[in-house]
Amino acid sequence: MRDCRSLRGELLEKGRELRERLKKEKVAVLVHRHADPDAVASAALFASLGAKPYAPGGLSSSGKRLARALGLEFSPGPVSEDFAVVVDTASSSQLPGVSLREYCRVDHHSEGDLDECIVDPSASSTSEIVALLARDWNLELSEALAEALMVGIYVDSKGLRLSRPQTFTALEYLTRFSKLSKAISFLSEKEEEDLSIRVAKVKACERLVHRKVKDYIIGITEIGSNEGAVMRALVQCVGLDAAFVVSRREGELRVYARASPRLLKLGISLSEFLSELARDLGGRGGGHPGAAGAILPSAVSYETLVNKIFGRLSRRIVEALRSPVRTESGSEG
Ligand SMILES: [Mn+2]
Repeated sequence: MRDCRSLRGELLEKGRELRERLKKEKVAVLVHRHADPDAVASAALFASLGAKPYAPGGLSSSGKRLARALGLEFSPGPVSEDFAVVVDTASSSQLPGVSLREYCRVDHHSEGDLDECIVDPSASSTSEIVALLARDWNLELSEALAEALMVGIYVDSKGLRLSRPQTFTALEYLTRFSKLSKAISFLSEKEEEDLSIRVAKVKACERLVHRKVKDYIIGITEIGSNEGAVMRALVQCVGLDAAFVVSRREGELRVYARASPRLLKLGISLSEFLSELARDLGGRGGGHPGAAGAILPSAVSYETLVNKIFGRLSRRIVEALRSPVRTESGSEG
């Protein structure tokens, strides 16, 4: 009888064939480049059935953390098995250096050059598909594996916002082995940050100069690495409305900038601002309204740059406050 709370019958049928092959053959399981929790959790299920896990393009930081929690080690390759399960991956460009022979793609992506095998684009996640297969196979899951699949579902469904009825069938099955709350708390645990990033943030704060314009704060600092993390911290944690990070590299001055959502609401674009400034100083710049960058000739002194940024951006803010051209959505660009 067809179970309308699970995958389509033909997919379950292919799943059963796959299960048989997993019992008899040496099988590889492959995840996409920079693999996320959905890919890692999906691979873990096949690994628990004896498949050898490969991550030819490495794991993302949350993917790594989940693999660690599972005690799962991914090999970079080369893949020696003749048959591979490819999870959460639609395109061969996501599998650097791999030439696939025979494979079965288990996935929720629709577009891609890899042949479909067990693909359901209406599924929230590959973890959902994999959990529904495991349910059909009557597998007993370990706590860690059930939690990992819940993490995969939770992340890819954007906290269940993109769920469908079958998502809950999958979760009902998984919660026989562990609790959803454990999966969610795994996600809220903050990853320990690299010492180098923390040092870069501290140095950036030490060197920070700022100017207040009405109730907006512009800040500029100089740092040689981790510019992205530094700017995020300056806007999100310190509370700057415009953060500029300057770094001197290979005979040029690089300027990176980030805006707070409230600065964007004023209609100020840092990409416009920086490209104008760069043009006047003999460089070039661009980017997005909320995240921009510029490259300037090294002859430009840091002091000149700081003065110009403070002077011009202050004026722009005052003008914007006087004649509000607020963007409709106030998007973050
Ligand atoms: Mn996915």
